[in-house]
Amino acid sequence: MPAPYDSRPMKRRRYAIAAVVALAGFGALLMVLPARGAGKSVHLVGTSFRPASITIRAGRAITFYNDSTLTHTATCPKCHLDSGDIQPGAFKTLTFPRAGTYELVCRYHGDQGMVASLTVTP
Ligand SMILES: [Cu+2]
Repeated sequence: MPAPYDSRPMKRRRYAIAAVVALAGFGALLMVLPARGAGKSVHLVGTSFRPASITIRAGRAITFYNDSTLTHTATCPKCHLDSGDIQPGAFKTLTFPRAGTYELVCRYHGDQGMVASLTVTP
């Protein structure tokens, strides 16, 4: 038989504190993760999209960062979305509401191969 007052209550309190700390940490993680998972980044480098193959869930956004010295656009003719001009050093975000397979193109450099394939999953 254990003594009437063994160390269990103390251990229980420690577990309770650890659980609270763990839950708080988990909560903080949950607040951060959706923001990170919500969108993707695509860089406009020279006359190319990087990466040139992008998969995203419907309703999520892609932010296009123009890391080049040229003005570009991120245009999805089939989904009727167009970023408009993205100046060097600037960025624009597009949200893709519908699942499908699309081509992204730069209106200025598409004929120079500035295209990317976009898969929007349901
Ligand atoms: Cu371009």
